[in-house]
Amino acid sequence: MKKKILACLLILFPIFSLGIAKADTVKSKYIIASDSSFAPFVFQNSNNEYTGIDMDLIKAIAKDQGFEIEITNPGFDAAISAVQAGQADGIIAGMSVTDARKATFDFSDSYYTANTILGVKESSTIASYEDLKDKTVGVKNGTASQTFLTENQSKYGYKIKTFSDGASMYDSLNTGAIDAVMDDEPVLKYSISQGQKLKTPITGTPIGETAFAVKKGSNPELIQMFNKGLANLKANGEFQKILDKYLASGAATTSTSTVDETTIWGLLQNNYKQLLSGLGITLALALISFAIAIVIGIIFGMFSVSPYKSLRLISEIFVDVIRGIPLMILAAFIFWGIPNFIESITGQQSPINDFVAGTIALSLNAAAYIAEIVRGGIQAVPVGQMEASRSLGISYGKTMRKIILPQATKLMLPNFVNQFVIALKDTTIVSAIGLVELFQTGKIIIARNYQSFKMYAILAIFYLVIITLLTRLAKRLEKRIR
Ligand code: ASN
Repeated sequence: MKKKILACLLILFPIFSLGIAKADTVKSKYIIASDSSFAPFVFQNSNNEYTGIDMDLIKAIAKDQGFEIEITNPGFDAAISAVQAGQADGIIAGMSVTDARKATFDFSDSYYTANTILGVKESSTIASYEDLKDKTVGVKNGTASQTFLTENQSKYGYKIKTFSDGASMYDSLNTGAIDAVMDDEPVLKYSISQGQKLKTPITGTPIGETAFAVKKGSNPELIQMFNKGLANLKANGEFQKILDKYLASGAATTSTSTVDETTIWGLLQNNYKQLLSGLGITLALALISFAIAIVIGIIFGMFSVSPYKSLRLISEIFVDVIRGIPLMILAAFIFWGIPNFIESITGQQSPINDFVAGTIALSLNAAAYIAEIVRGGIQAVPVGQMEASRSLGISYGKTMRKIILPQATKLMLPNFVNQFVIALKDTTIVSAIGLVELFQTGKIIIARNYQSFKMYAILAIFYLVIITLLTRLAKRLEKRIR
């Protein structure tokens, strides 16, 4: 009897689960990475929310299948790295299914078919691939369009310039820094429909199907849920509704707001919340990392003047290694490299939060310079003082604390202030890992409204004001300490 019931259950279960077309979630929440500006698939509207076919689709599928998602929009290149490093569980970013990618990604069923196509300014005379000889073509790093350009480069003799995001690529085309761009056809056509003065002189080349992807071998249930959800949405007409919302004539635009974003005032009015939150992240990054850097820097600085050779050596290695690695590489290494390495050894995804990774990179970087400031400060105090004090029988530690450090600190203070300003500016560099601090916030806004001149001017003023205020404050503190 028991066996019969079990057999019945075993037979019924798959039928039942097929009937409601739901797969089982494994994680309580899935992190989905996407592009930052790839309209109509993903873009920010003027309410600063990410919308587009991909955003609506993944949300609808998550709802249909009953799983939780958190979406991040670091840009295509960074989104790919995030999935490979286990920072994100899946990527939806108008991503083309290519044979090369199949080696490292598992793809869902396709939900779109796209071509890659050349875009030039309306006034351009480029009319064929042959016309591209010695010209510069822009493309986003890591995209199928990039593969196409690289494969055909020797045939047509153009130069390729890669960009990390669509916004800077289109900006460069508009300003004439590059002669053409290669991008997905729906994306270029969409931007033209939104009033961009561009044209597509050559017909597009198929780059395949567009699909959702996970890292090969991981989160198989996510692909299952995506496929089931997509099938359900296709069956109930919701998928078509999403496509129509963005692709039909008179479809949702990047700018739905009534505020005119062509003026500085309009830009501020519409984006101040987002800019302030970006500023908050920038300040938090700078302050926290600088506080940590001071502690590490002082320790290594003291090591560097220690009577013990081993400590001096440790300090020297630390300073040389960190100073010798560009900050951007350090951040990328911590954010993408290390989790990828740990996963390859343990088989466990071990993502690190982008803010934490950025803070660690900034702390280490500033610590190396602070260690040098500390060394310089201590060495600037005449050696005679140490010798005199030691000959009076006062210990090394006490001489340091009571005689050398008070004088050295005064010498170091202006350099500390300087280093803090540098640390604050360096936060812009760690935006490369997709951290949405002030600079990245500005870039995202520009991706939507193409107001690069005014927006970068606003950003410059933001930094200028903040840095001036903070240096004034630091100078006051410095005076007080003196
Ligand atoms: N279609 C592009 C690719 O798969 C994706 C993108 O640029 N967001 O390469």
